[in-house]
Amino acid sequence: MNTLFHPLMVLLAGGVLVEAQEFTLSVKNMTLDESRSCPGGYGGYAMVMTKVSEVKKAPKAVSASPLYGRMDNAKSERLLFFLDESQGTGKGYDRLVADLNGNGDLTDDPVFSKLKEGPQEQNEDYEQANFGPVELPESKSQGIWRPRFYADMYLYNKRELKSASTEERHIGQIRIMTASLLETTVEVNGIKQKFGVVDGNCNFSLPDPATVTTIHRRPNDPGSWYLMPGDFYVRDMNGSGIYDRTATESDAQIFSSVVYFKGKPFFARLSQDLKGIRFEPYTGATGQISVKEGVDSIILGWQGGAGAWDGLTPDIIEGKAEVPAGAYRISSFTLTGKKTASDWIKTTSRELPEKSYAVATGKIVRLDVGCPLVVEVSANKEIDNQGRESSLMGAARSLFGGGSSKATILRLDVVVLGAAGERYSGFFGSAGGYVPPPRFEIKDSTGKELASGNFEYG
Ligand SMILES: [Ca+2]
Ligand SMILES: [Ca+2]
Ligand SMILES: [Ca+2]
Repeated sequence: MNTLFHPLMVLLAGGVLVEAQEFTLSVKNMTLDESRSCPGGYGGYAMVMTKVSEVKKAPKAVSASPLYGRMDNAKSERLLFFLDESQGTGKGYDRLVADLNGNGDLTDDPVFSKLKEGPQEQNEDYEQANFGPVELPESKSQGIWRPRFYADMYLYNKRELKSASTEERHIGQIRIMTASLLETTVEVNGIKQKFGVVDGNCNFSLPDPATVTTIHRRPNDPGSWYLMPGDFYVRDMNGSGIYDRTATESDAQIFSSVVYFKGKPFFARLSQDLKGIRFEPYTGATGQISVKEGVDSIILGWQGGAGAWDGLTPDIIEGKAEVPAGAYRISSFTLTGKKTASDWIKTTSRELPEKSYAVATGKIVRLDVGCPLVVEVSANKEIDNQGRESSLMGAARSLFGGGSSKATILRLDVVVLGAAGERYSGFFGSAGGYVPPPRFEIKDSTGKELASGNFEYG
């Protein structure tokens, strides 16, 4: 391993010596497969349109329907794309140009051909193809790291191409995924581990901390507080040699100033030139959080002195974790219900009441989320005077004369709520995959079944 080990000694106020350690990072380029499966590498998105006004000049297209893309990221960087069908109209988009020099002219940039690897599909309505790796110019380098990415094109609105309208139309998206990461092997507090930093949001900038946002998940949802991840650490937790990502476990951790090794918090600092990462035992005041049985993989927002929020992924050991003293909010967590060690169901809550927990020095604060869970079913009669079909209402509405111009619709809703009022959605089982959505039956007062069906979501 190309790891440099620099034990540095830091003298604390009490005269105690603690060890800070620095590890040398190197750039690792990823294959398309590695990029697509990289935990924490969720990417950035470009809209694909029939026209993008910022494109000043484009190559002469073979296709009668060339497409254009535009990605704007939070750092107010813009990247323009051009897509063409080199074999002719309707033969499939197999050429990608990215305006890497940012001049709005797509005739002076490299052309990428569709990759043979990765998911691909092509029919009248839908098309998917992957391109890359696309390397940004040297001028976009940050220290030792020069951003590169793969482009995953998916056109889900191709029927719009047949429209005669000359207006700009939305045809699909290009997801750009980081194609490199910074990597080292760390050895801290008895843990030896492959450790990386990944440009998860693929905005060609490292590192981006999480930012506070409000997420609205359904119509009329007042929204819930959430830490939107920026970039990620990746950690080979199980020593498998790869960064794993499954439906319920991930080797990615939200980028933070505090990282845990065997239950202990460490300050983490990435050098500006991205050549190294340094860990130093957390020497500020700490307290503890405790959680109910089954609560794990918790992501906490820690409100720092300046009021900014940092995303912490504490190591929970026997229901407790040491955390810096301060104000906290829960951003998300996983709840595991076990029948036996190998028979379990997991669910994640990302919808929590706006509640803060103050952790004082040396004190334990109990986080009240988790069991008991309550299943709340509500039923509302609605009059739909247009007689419109709706997949959500479909099952129940046939009962009350669906198809007539004035139908009565019974809208059923089921929510799973936890002890602090947190909401759960999506249940995964040890047997693999989603637990199917719950069934319902509607009976009259004599017990005769009037209707039955499944709720639409798990
Ligand atoms: Ca250009
Ligand atoms: Ca980034
Ligand atoms: Ca692993």
